[in-house]
Amino acid sequence: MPIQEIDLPHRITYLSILDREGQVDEALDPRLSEELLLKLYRAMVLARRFDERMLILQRQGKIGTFAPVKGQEAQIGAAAALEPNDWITPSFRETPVEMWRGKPMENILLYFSGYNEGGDMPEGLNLLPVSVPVGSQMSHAVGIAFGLRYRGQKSVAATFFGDGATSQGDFHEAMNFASVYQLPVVFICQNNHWAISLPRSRQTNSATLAQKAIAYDMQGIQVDGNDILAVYSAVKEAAERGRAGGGPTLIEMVTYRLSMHTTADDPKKYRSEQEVAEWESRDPITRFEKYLTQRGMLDEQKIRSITQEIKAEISLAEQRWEEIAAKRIDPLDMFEHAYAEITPTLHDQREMLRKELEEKK
Ligand SMILES: Cc1ncc(C[n+]2csc(CCOP(=O)(O)OP(=O)(O)O)c2C)c(N)n1
Ligand SMILES: [Mg+2]
Repeated sequence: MPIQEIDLPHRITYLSILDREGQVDEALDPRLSEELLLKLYRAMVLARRFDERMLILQRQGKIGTFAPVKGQEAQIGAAAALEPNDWITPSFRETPVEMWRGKPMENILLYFSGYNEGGDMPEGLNLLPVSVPVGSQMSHAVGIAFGLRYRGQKSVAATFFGDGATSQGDFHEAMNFASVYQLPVVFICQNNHWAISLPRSRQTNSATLAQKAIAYDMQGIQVDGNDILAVYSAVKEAAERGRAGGGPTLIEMVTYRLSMHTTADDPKKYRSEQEVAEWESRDPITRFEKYLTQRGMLDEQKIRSITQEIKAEISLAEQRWEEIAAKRIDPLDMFEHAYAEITPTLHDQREMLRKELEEKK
C-alpha cells in the first residue's frame, strides 16, 4: 500500500484589509457605507472611553472587579456583521459587542456594582448574559444553533471566547458537535496573547488557533483582530455560510489586551513594557481614525464633537445607574435569588447581615 497524502478540504488563510497606517487593500475592502463606518468608529471610541471610566470607578471603589477591553475594540466589527436576529453568547471581554447590541451602559454598571438589575437583558436583544466560566459560552451557542435549525429559523449563533478557552474541553466538544450537525455557529476566538499570566506560546504548540478548525472539517481563518474591516468581512462571510446551511466557522482574531486581565492583577509582573508598546502601535482605533481621516470623513473638529457627545452619553448612563441603585439599596436581596429554599448557612449569613444593618440604623 503506498503512502498517500490525505487531501483535506480546508487551508488556513490570514486576512488583513486595513494596515497600521490606515491604508486599505482596495480589492478586499468590504465597501461599507459612510454611515456605518462612522457608526463603527463612534462605537469603538465609546467603548474605549467607557472602559477608562469603569477603571476609574473601580479604583474609587464604586464598582467591583471587571475585565478591561482596551485594544480589543475591533470586536465591534463582528457584532456589526451579524443580523439583529442572530444570537450572541459573550464571555467577559465583550462589553463593546454588548453595547453595540443595545445593552445599556447603566446595566453594565449595575452588574459590576452588584445589583441584580444589571443582569436584566432588555427584550429581543438575542444576547446572552456574560458567562464567566472560561469556554462555557461556546456550547450555549451550539445549543442555540441546534434550536434555530430545529425551528427552521435562518439565524446564526456567534460565540466569543479567548485564546485560553481553546484549551478547555468545552471548545472541542462545541466545535465537534457544531461540525457533526453542520450548525450555523460562528466561533470567534479573541486571541489577545494572554490568558491571565499565561502567554499564547504556552497555551498551545499550534502555529495558529485557527488551524484547530481543520480537525473538525470546518472553515478556519485567522484575521488581523485590530482591523475592524477584516473582522467585519470574516464574520459576515462566516454568518452567510452558516445561514445558507454551510456549517460552522472558526475565526481567530489576532489582537492584544493592552490593559490588565482584570482590575485584580498587575500585568507588569508577567509581560514586558516593550511588548505592550509594540501593540500600542497597532491600536485598532488609531488606525481606523487614520483611514477615515484620509477619506475625508473625519477631522479634528468632528473628532472633538464625537468625544464630547460620548462624554455626555457616559455621564447620563452614570446618572441613570445611580438613580436605579439608590432605589434598590437593600443588600438582603442578594440572598433571594440563588435557591428556592434558602440553605441553613445562607440563612445564618442573612440573619447576621440583617442584625448588622439594624445596628447601623
Ligand atoms: C473554567 C474556568 N477556569 C478558570 C477561570 C479563571 N479565569 C478567568 S479568565 C481566565 C483566563 C482566560 O483567558 P482567555 O481565554 O485567553 O481570555 P481573556 O481573559 O484573555 O480574554 C481564567 C483562567 C474561569 N473563569 N473559568
Ligand atoms: Mg486571552
